[in-house]
Formats: sequence, structure tokens, C-alpha cells
Amino acid sequence: MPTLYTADRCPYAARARIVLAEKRIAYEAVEIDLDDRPAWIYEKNATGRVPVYEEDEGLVLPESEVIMEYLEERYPEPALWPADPAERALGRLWLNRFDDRLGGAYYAARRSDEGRAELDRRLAELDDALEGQPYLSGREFGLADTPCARATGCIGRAPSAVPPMTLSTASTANGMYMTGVSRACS
Ligand SMILES: N[C@@H](CCC(=O)N[C@@H](CS)C(=O)NCC(=O)O)C(=O)O
Repeated sequence: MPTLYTADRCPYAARARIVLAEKRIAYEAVEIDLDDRPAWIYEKNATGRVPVYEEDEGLVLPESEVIMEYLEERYPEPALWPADPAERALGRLWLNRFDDRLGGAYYAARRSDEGRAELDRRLAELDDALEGQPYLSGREFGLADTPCARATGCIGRAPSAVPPMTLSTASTANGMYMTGVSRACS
């Protein structure tokens, strides 16, 4: 059985956990204390960061995007990238730029009420992106949606002091998307 070295509070590890769950892959989760990391984690990932995915046969992969892409190729069903190359490329851009487009504003808003206006502006941009399609890479929930899935708090444990992304000012398209994302990883 594969092992995922993970941390509940890590949004990158959450992306890998969502993909493992979507693909119904049984795995052992090993929680790493990020404030007191074991020395051996550096043997698996020179940066000492989580997530790290490991197979019994010896494959060891750090970096959430590398892990997700590997799982997508190794376990093609259900497909989490669309077949259309353009939709896939735009989805990859969402994954690559999530922190710039939404994640940074989301975490700033969690730290201070003053960040809420910027988050609302970014959520409006999410609305625009979802104008003609239900998910960020097209017609189905996919890898591009995994950061939003984490931000809504629908998987893993968000720090208890901090609520998940709230949608009080978000429009219908955004709300529908978030509902869909939550359903996809429930
Ligand atoms: N680019 C990495 C980022 C992973 C990352 O930043 N993990 C954080 C926890 S969320 C970590 O392990 N931080 C410990 C450190 O940087 O020393 C990925 O996508 O996997």
C-alpha cells in the first residue's frame, strides 16, 4: 500500500489527498509534525516538505503537482484532466497560479478582516472563469479544482480557529461551483 507523508494543515498535501480519494486509492497517511519534523523526512524529500508520496516498490515523489500528475497517469480512472488539450492547459494554469489568483487573498482574509474585500474581488474573478463551464478545467471536477476544494474546508481539517472560505458575497455561479466541489470530495 502506498504511503503519503502529509500534514493536516498543509494545503498542498490536501491536493494529493483529494486525488487519492477521488481515485479510491487505499493508502497509509503518515502525519508529519511540521514544527518538529523527523530527520528522516529529509531522506525522502531534500526540502523536508510535505507531501511526499511513497510506493512499496521504492518510488518516492515529493511536490504536490508531480504527485497529482503521476497519480493521474498511473490511475487514469476517474480522469481528473479533461481530454481536450486546451481545457487541460487552462486547468494547469489554474493549478499553477492558484495562489496568485485566489489562494493568497484567501489566506490574507483568514488572517485579517481587512483582506475580505480583496478576497471578494478574487471570488468575482472566479465567477467570471466559471461563466461558461461548471469546473475550472471544463465539464468535470478535476485537478484544477483541488486547491478550491481545500479552501472550502470540505476535506482535511482546517485550523480550527479559521473558518473555511465563506461565500456570503459570492454570486450564484460561484456558489454552485463551491457546492459542486464540496460534493466531489465528500
Ligand atoms: N511546492 C510544494 C510546497 C509544499 C509545502 O510548502 N509544504 C509545507 C507545508 S504546507 C511544508 O512542508 N513546509 C515546511 C517547510 O517549508 O519547511 C508542493 O507543492 O508540494
